[in-house]
Amino acid sequence: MRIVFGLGVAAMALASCSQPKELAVDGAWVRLGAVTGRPAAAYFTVHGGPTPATLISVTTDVAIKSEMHETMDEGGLSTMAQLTRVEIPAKTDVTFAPGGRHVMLFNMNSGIKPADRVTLTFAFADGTRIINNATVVAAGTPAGK
Ligand SMILES: [Cu+2]
Repeated sequence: MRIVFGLGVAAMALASCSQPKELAVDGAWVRLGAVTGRPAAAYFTVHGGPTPATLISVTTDVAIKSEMHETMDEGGLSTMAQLTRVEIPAKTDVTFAPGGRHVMLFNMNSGIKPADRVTLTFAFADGTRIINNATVVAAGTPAGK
């Protein structure tokens, strides 16, 4: 009995001290393309963990192809460049949001409708995989809906 009691105290002590923040993803959402057949885009925030990480892909079962992109303003013209890796510094939030970084989802399953949930898999260079659900919104829905 004394051993069990001792373990219980140790577990409580662990739970109460501030633990290092783990690498995590939240706030994921997917905006459908304006027309069926046009790519959708995924947005989210990656929270850096105790050590730096490198995001190498974001994929979903409901799209044939996905690419990380960055939107850039070039003399009033909005262009996109593909990103093959995105550095996530330790303890730093990296946001993918409209007008900036995003994940383009090509050939989305046409059965996916607003308010559906789709699963995104985030792959990191060290082999870490994070699975996160994203809420689907209609084309033209602003950030924060
Ligand atoms: Cu794009």
